[in-house]
Amino acid sequence: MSYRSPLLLSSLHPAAVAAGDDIPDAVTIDGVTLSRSDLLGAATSVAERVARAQRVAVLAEPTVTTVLAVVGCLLAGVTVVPVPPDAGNAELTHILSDSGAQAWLGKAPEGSDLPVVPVRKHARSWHVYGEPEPDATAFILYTSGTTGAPKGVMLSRRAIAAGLDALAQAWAWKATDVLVHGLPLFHVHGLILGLLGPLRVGSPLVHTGKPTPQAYAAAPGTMYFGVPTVWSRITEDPDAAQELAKARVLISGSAPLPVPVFERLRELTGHAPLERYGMSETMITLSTRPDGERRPGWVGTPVHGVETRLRDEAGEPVPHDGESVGGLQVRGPMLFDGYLNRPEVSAESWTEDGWFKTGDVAVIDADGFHRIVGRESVDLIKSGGYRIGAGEIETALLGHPAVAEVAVVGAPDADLGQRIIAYVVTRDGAPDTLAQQLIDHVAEELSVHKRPREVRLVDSLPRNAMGKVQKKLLLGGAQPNARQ
Ligand code: MCA
Ligand code: AMP
Repeated sequence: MSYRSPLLLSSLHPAAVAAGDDIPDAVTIDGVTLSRSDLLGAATSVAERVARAQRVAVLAEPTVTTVLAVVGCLLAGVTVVPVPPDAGNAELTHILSDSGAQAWLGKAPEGSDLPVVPVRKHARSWHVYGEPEPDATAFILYTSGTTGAPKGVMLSRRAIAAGLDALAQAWAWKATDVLVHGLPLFHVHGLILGLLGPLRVGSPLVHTGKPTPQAYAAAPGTMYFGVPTVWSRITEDPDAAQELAKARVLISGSAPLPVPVFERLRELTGHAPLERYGMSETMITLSTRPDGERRPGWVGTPVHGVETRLRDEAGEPVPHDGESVGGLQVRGPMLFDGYLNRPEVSAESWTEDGWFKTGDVAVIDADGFHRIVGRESVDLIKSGGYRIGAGEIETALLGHPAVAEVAVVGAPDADLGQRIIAYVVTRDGAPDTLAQQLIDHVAEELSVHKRPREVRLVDSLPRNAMGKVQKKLLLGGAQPNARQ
């Protein structure tokens, strides 16, 4: 089924739209609703302006400008580098230099000296572009690793088409659906599933700006996307939750959905949520189905075209018996084409026989149902559905003059899944307000969601004989010489 349609954005077929295959509400975002023909005309005008570029950065605010910028690039075959709107100095500098983005499309953050190509919402063009090559890179999505700066995941048009078609099939997603979500437009979840999905399937999208319970309750739809933090907050607002009873499906992903949230959501809405699992590198590979079993704590079976297996540390097979835990490996047509500028890291991510090592540990039962048990590394944190590398935060904190040593961990958190905690050994003369200063420092240098929620000032960090910080001890609750 991969690349079945001649167009990645099938619903924006110029001839079909010209012949009247229009809908008045293709995309609603930031209080503005665009018909399919408005969207196609305005995005084609963007395409004309940007067509000679190879790669542009888009400041991914949830606005019409972002939608037109992304769609315009996809029409013209220009690679998009989505940038978190609150990206700070270090993150921005890295993304721009690593990606080689030639310009901002739409809007630039303050202080950037790259040129800005404007997006004019009311301009229209009806030029018809040929469909770019399926192997062309549609997006470079920056995502955290355990150490170092975020890596650019290269996703081709072919992979996106295959990933979206597999999901449309798994979820029985049709043009008659209306998708509602308020997720950020710089990750697979909000951007590729949440914006390109509707444009490929032909179903309207309502983007709520922020994914608050009130905003979801106020937006009538048939499908709602959320990360577990969103669903957990919805269960705390029963009136809002009850509005979602009218939906066809509620879909959770990006992090483990706690079983009590699953159960409470079912109680309040009458819907057992669909859970699905994926990564920036693989798109969505596993899901439960609307007409199948939805087992709390489990993420279902492979979507069309995906195969999975478990391996132990020596690379030996682990039985699919519902109990044995192994490293999850996947393959399928929706996988990425490697990390930009990182051939060694890309090569290490694959087995010799062509399977992608997810870094997650899982069990698979005899029916092919999967349960994600956790991550192989404590250094990859999931907070509010965001993937955050401990190493990246440690580097940012070490850049602060008062910090001598630091260890960052993700502690369990009822709202966020994991909460970032930084254990910090300070240099002499550190001010009393240091903890808040360090939180703000990370928010300014990286982005707001990467900030530690808590900074614990300590006299020393627990280290093993080799001098390596023992993060498991920090997570186990051992408080290393906490300062009073
Ligand atoms: C507080 N704030 C600060 C500071 N302290 N700002 C700057 N510096 C500080 N020191 C303020 C901010 O201004 C902002 O205010 C607010 O704190 C943000 O609060 P926070 O608790 O951090 O977040 P939240 O607004 O409550 O967000 C929770 C959330 C969010 C909505 C669930 O985490 C979220 O959108 N998550 C989605 C992540 C996602 O889509 N991941 C997909 C990747 P104000 O709000 O007033 O501006 S995974 C993926 O793509 C794969 C393939 C998959 O499986 O899906
Ligand atoms: P990202 O690249 O930001 O999409 O993060 C991918 C990671 O999110 C995966 O490797 C998993 O650790 C985690 N993840 C995504 N979906 C789920 C899920 N449904 N259950 C558990 N973990 C998930």
